[in-house]
Amino acid sequence: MEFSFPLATHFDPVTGTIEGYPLTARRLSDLQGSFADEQAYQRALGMGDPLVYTVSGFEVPAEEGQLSYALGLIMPGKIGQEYYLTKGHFHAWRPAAEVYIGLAGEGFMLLESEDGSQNQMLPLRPHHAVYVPGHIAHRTVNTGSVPLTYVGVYPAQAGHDYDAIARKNFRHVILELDGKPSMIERSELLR
Ligand code: S6P
Ligand code: ZN
Repeated sequence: MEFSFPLATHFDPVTGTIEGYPLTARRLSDLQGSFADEQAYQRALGMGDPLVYTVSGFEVPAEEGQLSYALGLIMPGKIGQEYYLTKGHFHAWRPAAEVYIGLAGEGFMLLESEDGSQNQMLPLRPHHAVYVPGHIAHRTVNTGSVPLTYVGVYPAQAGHDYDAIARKNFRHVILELDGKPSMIERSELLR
């Protein structure tokens, strides 16, 4: 069998890397507009530009029927009461679904329909998987005290649409309230 990519890889669930594959790093300064508390964001940025998350992607040519996958690692931390998070995206090819599997640490996924009317907060940690249906925006947050690592498997044609989230953030936020992770409406924070 001849393919233009290897069929086997070796990954490290602790460092969040797939051996020999590119690693994208997102620092706090890359997450402008993502966190609800702008003052806390600016204060944190003033103290440095910490790494928030990395993604190591095994991406194959975007042909019908093929799958790609990526390993994500989110550092523990908060901006104000809001946990460190990924930018979040829709798939550019909206029907593309995705499966997330927790590898280490603990966190949640925030799912949201395109009109914002349907939302779910689902656990992501070892022995937990999350199915992200097509047409659903998804963001991952680390609610624990150690790095959260996970793998996401998606159609090679999925692509990322970050603009829709940049224009109109997720309707909900996952915050630490009374010492535990809770999902509340962003609009409630303004009151
Ligand atoms: C790709 C998949 C993940 C994310 C990763 C980082 O479809 O959902 O690999 O890329 O969790 O999140 P984001 O929102 O920065 O792409
Ligand atoms: Zn995705």
